Amino acid sequence: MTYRLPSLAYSYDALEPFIDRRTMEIHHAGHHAAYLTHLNAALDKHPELRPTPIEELLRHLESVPGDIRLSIRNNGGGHLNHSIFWQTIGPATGHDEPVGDFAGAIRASFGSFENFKNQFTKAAWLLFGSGWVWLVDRGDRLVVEATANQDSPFMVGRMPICGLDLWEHAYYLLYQNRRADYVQNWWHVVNWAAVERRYARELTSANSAA
Ligand code: MN3
Repeated sequence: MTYRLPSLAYSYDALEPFIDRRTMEIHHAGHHAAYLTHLNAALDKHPELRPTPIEELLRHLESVPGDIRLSIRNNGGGHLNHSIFWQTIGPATGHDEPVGDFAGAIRASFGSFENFKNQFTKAAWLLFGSGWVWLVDRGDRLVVEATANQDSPFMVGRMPICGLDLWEHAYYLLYQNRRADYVQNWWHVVNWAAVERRYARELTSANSAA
């Protein structure tokens, strides 16, 4: 398969004032599209890998041919990370915090939603350089973990539930060096219903695999 840029379920200006239209446009049509161009070019060299879902390639990176391994890691990771990012943010819906099974899992893993937010926010402040902070399912519980560059939690066997892009391209036009403000404002655009759906899907696939 040729990987294609996923369309957004909202317009580029739908996240204002927290994430601005121009940043969204450059980020989606520029940065994400470039990861796809490079990912598809790498797969042209090994078309036998094309039917494999990108999650699987990243989960078993050691099995990817050496001449494209770094490109799959960077560009495949970039494609997947951004696809998750777009899917788990959106305009305000009034659904400001998790509910249901996912809310229960957050409480069981962190004590409370507030504790989770504090831990995630601190991890985002502490991340040095370009990378991501994630809420991941470790199997036994949910944890907050950071990855450098475009590394994916799938590379270490984790399932990303939602993540925050902390590359400067994600915020610099609007926030410049005020990364902490960007992190704080990201909470306003998290689409908890979408995050809950990802979590529910993951539980279902984990149970059917077991
Ligand atoms: Mn990005």
